[in-house]
Amino acid sequence: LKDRTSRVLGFAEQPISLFENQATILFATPDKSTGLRWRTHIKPLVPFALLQKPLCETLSAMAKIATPDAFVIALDASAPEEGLRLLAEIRARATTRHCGVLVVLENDRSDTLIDALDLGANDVMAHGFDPEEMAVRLSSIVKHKRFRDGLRRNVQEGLEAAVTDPLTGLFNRRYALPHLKRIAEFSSRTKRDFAVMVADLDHFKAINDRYGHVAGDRVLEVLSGRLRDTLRPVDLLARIGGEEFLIVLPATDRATARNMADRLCRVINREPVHIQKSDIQIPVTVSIGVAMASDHSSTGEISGTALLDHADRALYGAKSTGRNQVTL
Ligand code: GH3
Ligand code: MG
Ligand code: MG
Ligand code: MG
Repeated sequence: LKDRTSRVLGFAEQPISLFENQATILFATPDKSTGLRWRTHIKPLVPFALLQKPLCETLSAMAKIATPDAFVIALDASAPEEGLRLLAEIRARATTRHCGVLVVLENDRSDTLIDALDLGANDVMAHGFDPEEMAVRLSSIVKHKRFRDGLRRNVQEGLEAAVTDPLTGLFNRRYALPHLKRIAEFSSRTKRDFAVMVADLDHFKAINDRYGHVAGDRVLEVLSGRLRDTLRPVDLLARIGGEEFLIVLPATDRATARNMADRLCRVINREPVHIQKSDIQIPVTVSIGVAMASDHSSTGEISGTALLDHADRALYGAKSTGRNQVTL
């Protein structure tokens, strides 16, 4: 496959015989090092691979190999419905949704052409396969796709940054409070108890004063990791203040919550935080206040913020009676 200046864009492993099958698919991924050259995910040594298999097999193969920057060329054959169905599937699946798709039609079929564009083809060749035309259209798809991918990445990164605490990588307050609200609503509906905890490091100001802010930051990072590793994937962990963490355990009873809070206390003070640069060991403890939804919802409903308030009061109890402990 060459472009107008006879630059080679890609190679087929075997002669591309179009329109013999119901639907034929070529996979291609642009090779970053050479720009417009193409490589395939199926056989790394062969820039194009030709798949001539039944549609369902092809689709499951696609799901496995397709990366978001893969390109698919769906070649419509004697039965355009097959090609269009394939296109619809490509656009419906998360793994292939953002592929660049060029549909090649056997001959002048304006009805199929419109359907293909409507289903999300990036471009259509309406007059059959012509290598030079394909090369030009592919180049243009690649260019536009790179631009769109860049935009999408920026949006994703922006959204992520807005809800993430940069020091610890945990969720921040902006994410945590609406999430807590959703868990509270879900729990009222499903009548499942859940737990809200506030964990606050003990005498953290003294750690900063004694070892410096940089060491203090490192302590926050390390302890955040310990908390995350101890909690279950469904539990929410967020940094909602300087040295203060919100933990929400959905669908959890009192005994389990108490157990988890005790474990969190232990993983924090089990071993001191080692600061590599200055080779010092900083012992840290944490106090945790826990509030169970069932203790505060005689009417069956409780707001997330009210529970957070109760957890805060419990935390105050843990602090004033000696720290390094859980109050439930
Ligand atoms: P208590 O046991 O009562 O919680 O005492 P404490 O010293 O932990 O509480 P206090 O609220 O008096 O101090 C919290 C300290 O946390 C003050 C602040 O310097 C420190 N801190 C807050 N955010 C950060 C941060 O991002 N990095 C560092 N290094 N320190 C922080
Ligand atoms: Mg404090
Ligand atoms: Mg503190
Ligand atoms: Mg605090």
